[in-house]
Amino acid sequence: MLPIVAQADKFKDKAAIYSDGQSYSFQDLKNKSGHLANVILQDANDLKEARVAFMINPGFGYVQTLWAIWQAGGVAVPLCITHPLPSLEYVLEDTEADIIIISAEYLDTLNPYFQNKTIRVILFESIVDTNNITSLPAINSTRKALILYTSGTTNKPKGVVTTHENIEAQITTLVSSWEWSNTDHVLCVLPLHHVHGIINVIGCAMWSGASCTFIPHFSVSTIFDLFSEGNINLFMAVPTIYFKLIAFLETLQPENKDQLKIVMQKFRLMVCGSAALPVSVMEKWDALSGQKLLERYGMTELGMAISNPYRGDRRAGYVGLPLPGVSIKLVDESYEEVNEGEPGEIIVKGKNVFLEYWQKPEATVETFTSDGWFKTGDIAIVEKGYYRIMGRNSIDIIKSGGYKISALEIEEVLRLYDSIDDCAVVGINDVEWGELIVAAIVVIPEKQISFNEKELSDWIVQKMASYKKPRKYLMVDELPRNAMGKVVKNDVKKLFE
Ligand code: MCA
Ligand code: AMP
Repeated sequence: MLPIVAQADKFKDKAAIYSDGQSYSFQDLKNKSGHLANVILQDANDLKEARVAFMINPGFGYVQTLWAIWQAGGVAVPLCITHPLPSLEYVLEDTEADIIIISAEYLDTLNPYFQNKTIRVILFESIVDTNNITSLPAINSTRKALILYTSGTTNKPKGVVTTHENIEAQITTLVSSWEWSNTDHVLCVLPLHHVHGIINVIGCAMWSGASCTFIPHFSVSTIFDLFSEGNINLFMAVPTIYFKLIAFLETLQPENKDQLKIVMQKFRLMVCGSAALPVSVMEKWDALSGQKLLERYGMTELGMAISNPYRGDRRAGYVGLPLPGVSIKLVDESYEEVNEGEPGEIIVKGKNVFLEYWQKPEATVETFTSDGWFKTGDIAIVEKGYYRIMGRNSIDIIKSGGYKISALEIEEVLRLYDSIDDCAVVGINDVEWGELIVAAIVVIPEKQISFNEKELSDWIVQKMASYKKPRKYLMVDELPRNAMGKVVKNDVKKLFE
């Protein structure tokens, strides 16, 4: 039995998940995911790493489906529930998914794809609610388990493949370092096509017998309503979410603010990550909630790698120390270790490190050093024993709202727009979003009069996730270029100052 499923036997009738106004025990999760695994398998004994995509709202059904795919021997491919058709199609095509498990509400979005492709569609609502399970395959821990898409320095996102062993390593290091236990109750407000929600929240909660409450979509007032009920004691979010929670608290009357502070002071732990936590946000949150945020550093390819201590000094502006089982080095451009106190690229080794980029052997080889260290592209320095992230070695990677976004991917889409001749996308500093996506555009002269920014904005969200859309456009006659004709992105940023 898969170790994460075996864990459920320890906690049987204890509440695992609260969603859709219902509570589900660990036994429910084990039984219903086992039954769904049988449904997925049909007459087969083992899916043998066939890719199974799923588009299910956050909640019990999501975790049931994820565990079912794993128990059937498949590779789980979670689809983002807010992505438009082209982004979903890209993932389905790239993974060559044979099966999709989908909630009825998303059928319309994907119908055009289903018209042209042979893919087995399992309607989630059609699954009979029974605990009957027939035999399930034995799954070796070195088998592929999950493909998550990440934007990089190439224009198209890459599928990051992790094995069951990788996932277990990513979960267990956090469970022990952050002292998760079956008395914990976490609130999940994060999207479930990324590591932060899947591993740090759901994975750790289910492994340790904790309860997890889901909300259908992000809402500041729902978060505080749930906090006020007094059952939740763990929370994890990106800096933008803490910024939004602070903005809401600051609008409250002093007595309401104080009430919420009393509730939040009782939390065991609040964690922040996915992007740099501004010191001002950490300090304001401390003042409003009585909680010193624990900041940690991670990546889709790694899970979490560096973390401030659960017990001990959580230093503002720093991501802490390597997690147990994760080896870290800071290196120069020749991949030689830098001297103490000098900045260098973070490279990582450990069981937590992913297996490969899906069907991209060259990209996989390129991203590892010859002796097997994963090159993160993030630059850090160690000061008084703690790691501080200084930036990235590529200006084309933007972090906005905690999402990693490729400037090149957005540029490629913008160039398809009929009025746009050329463009350059950059991220500019923004206290709420981390970086704000902006685009300098060269509009074809004869189309300048009819050019309409709102139309462009509406068009782009049909093509790509709305969190990737530029928030400001600047029409320029030409893009700033160097003597070689290459666009100088730092000069593009200056145009927006
Ligand atoms: C949305 N808006 C934005 C952005 N996104 N404005 C500027 N920049 C953005 N990036 C605007 C919308 O246009 C809209 O404005 C308004 O905000 C609300 O939009 P909506 O889509 O409803 O946003 P939201 O639901 O409020 O979402 C904000 C969010 C979300 C909750 C912060 O971005 C989020 O869930 N981020 C977390 C992502 C995450 O989990 N990353 C982890 C990956 P208008 O109404 O005017 O149009 S990284 C990871 O997994 C690694 C391993 C790690 O280290 O954790
Ligand atoms: P993703 O590929 O979406 O998993 O994003 C991983 C990237 O997020 C890392 O390579 C970092 O650039 C960034 N990141 C994650 N956590 C932090 C943090 N605490 N501080 C700064 N950057 C972070």
